[in-house]
Amino acid sequence: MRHFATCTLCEAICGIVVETEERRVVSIRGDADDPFSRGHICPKALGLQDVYDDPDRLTRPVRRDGASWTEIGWDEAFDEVARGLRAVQRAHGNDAVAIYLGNPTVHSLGAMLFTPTFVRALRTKNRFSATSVDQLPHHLVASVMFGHQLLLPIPDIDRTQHLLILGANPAVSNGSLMTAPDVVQRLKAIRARGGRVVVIDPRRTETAALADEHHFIRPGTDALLLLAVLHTVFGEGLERVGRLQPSCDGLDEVRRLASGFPPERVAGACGLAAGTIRDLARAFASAERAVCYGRLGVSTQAFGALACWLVNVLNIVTGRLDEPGGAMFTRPAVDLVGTRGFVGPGHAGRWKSRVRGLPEFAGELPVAALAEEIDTPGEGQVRALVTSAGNPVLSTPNGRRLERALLSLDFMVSIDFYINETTRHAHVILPPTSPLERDHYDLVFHVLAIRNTAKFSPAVFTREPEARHDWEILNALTWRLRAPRGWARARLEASLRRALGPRRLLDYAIRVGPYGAGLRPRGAGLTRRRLEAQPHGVDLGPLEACLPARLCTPRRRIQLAPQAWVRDVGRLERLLDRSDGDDTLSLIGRRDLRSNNSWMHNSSRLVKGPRRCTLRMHPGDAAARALDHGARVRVRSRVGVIETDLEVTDEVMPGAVSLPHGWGHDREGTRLTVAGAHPGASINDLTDDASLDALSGNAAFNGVRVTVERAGT
Ligand SMILES: Nc1nc2c(c(=O)[nH]1)N[C@H]1C(S)=C(S)[C@@H](COP(=O)(O)OP(=O)(O)OC[C@H]3O[C@@H](n4cnc5c(=O)[nH]c(N)nc54)[C@H](O)[C@@H]3O)O[C@H]1N2
Ligand SMILES: Nc1nc2c(c(=O)[nH]1)N[C@H]1C(S)=C(S)[C@@H](COP(=O)(O)OP(=O)(O)OC[C@H]3O[C@@H](n4cnc5c(=O)[nH]c(N)nc54)[C@H](O)[C@@H]3O)O[C@H]1N2
Ligand code: SF4
Ligand SMILES: [Mo]
Repeated sequence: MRHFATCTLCEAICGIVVETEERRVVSIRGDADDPFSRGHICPKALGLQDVYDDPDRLTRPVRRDGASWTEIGWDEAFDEVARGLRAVQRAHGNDAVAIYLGNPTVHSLGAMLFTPTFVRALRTKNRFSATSVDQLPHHLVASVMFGHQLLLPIPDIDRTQHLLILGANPAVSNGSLMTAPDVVQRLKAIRARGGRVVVIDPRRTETAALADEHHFIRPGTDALLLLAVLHTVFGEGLERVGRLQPSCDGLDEVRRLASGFPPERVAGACGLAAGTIRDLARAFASAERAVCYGRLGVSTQAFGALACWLVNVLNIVTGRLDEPGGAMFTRPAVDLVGTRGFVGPGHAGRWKSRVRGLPEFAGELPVAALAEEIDTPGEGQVRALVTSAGNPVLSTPNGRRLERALLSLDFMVSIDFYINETTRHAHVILPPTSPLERDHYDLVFHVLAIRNTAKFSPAVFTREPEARHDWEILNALTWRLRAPRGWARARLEASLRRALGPRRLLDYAIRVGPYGAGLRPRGAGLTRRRLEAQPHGVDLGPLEACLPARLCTPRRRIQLAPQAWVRDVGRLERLLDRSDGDDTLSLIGRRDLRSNNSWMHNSSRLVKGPRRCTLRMHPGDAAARALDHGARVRVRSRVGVIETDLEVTDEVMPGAVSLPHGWGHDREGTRLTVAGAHPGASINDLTDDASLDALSGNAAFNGVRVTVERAGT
């Protein structure tokens, strides 16, 4: 059988063709007829088969007894989980149960539709997710400037003539907050039509190799660079807000702020010459169509919210927002922004974390606070944890502390199909079906795409009778969490939700969306069924200007100079006096095409080849430490120490070292046969749960101070 499906591993949503025989995958290749991905896939798509076939993958619930696991029935498992969580809440209050939602949540239709009700049923303020080790500053800035956390400006790379990239490596990551399948060809096309690609990154990346220009920047100093670029723009009269000027508040305030940051003042701190900064500004401002795009490298650092804000400010003051070839908003078939009741606009500071007093955003606390909420005794201490589609021991800062904290929990449940570094601590694991076994429509990544497209892919394999989808698991737990008194009603609601299922809920969302057929049975326009009839997906056209109408702020205004941001510039200024006059280096992250966060390392096809978890260091820094290429090194930070192999290369700037995340599979008690044979070390044994972006609470992964020496000395 031939199935047209969608790869759900990263944000690129590539169309795939899956050939099957009975319940076996024969092959996976790119779908040349997918109008968006045009046949492109990367090596990870084959990993979908490996996950499906993986003998280590759980298909039935398991209960832990000390170090051993026993399969149990679904109802028994659900009852036990509900009992465990309710017992903790009865004894210690609702907030004693915490929840962590990992990244694959947003890649699953079922999880996206059924997680919110489940989380509400927990009635806890201790909600965490991978957002705060990733893109939280982007959402916070969007909510403050444009009025909705999902009003994220997307770089219109298919039409731009000048792409300025800060802290993103789409040639490897395949694009983030920029769904752009086949992104390498799209980047090459910019240059082919006479445009320019400029990359600012402490490492000369795979994306830099495709660019016209690359400049090193000292980790964590992007906000300074952007202020100096703005200084040049304003100082040389290159500003041109254009059509949106009447909708903008705070332009003078931004001009005043930038006037304090001439390029000469920031050059030393950033590691870029003042002349280079001026040239960057002039080239950007004078290009016919230009867009500045900043991603993980600028959001996971100590000034993440400032940097994300300034990227938007630069686009706005040079007239690039909401213009073709600039930074635009999408009009997706399921409009999470415009449809009430889906995703809220994003509130901040309604409550604070117990120990450090960190503010919530959009109902979640920064995950860097999770370990301390578990290991700090006192009223309101977290004593039970739910993890769903996450591996925070490897993916959040100071993973060792979290790992120790997990040992002390009264109860833990994980919704996951692997016994990994995190879930091995659970008392019960509830495994959902794997990606090829479920229907897919991308609720999230169509919202973040460089073109408006829509696609529904039915499951390649129907689920085995004894397996459960993630949404079925979430739904079954939801009603059981109610106190026995509310059960009858909760059960009724749950069976209603079950009867609807993701397909009908999706149909409703498409029908009420911007291209939808409405609620009449025969209305013209999109429905789920009509999408299914076009298995390669439909193209709904390029991004279109939509401001100020689409703004969600009061009176539809753009807030250019939010007060908290203006104040935070004071903290940034202190960077200018910092000197690293010691032997420490600045640690940054790295991604690899054949690796996907922490969870695809159990595929032999993906982990084969050269070792990927290596520390990369500039030759000058290596020589100063008498270290050779290939040496075994010990890397130490305030919170921990790891050992790894050294690669000496001038692709990394002097003073910085680069290490990928998601490794560290040598922990005991996991069931990851292949990953265990390629363990690597976890960068998050070094990253610091005390180092956050002060404004957003996002983890500051980039710029961690470390020392490096030969192992065994
Ligand atoms: N192959 C693969 N693809 C993936 C993933 C994966 O694990 N593997 N993960 C997916 C996920 S969850 C995400 S969020 C996206 C992320 O996608 P991207 O945002 O493209 O993330 P990275 O590839 O980590 O690129 C971040 C870049 O920032 C640079 N950097 C570090 N510190 C700084 C700094 O202070 N300033 C500047 N200017 N640059 C800095 C790093 O050197 C790196 O090149 O990728 C997704 N795609
Ligand atoms: N130092 C450093 N740390 C980082 C980063 C970095 O660049 N540097 N990147 C950060 C980023 S961008 C992210 S997004 C996070 C990711 O952080 P996490 O989301 O915590 O980690 P993942 O490695 O994505 O783990 C996903 C888990 O979900 C399971 N899983 C996969 N598919 C499904 C599914 O359909 N349903 C369920 N229930 N489970 C599933 C997998 O088995 C795995 O256990 O890591 C962050 N951590
Ligand atoms: S780029 Fe690779 S991992 Fe991402 S969606 Fe496409 S095939 Fe899947
Ligand atoms: Mo991410």
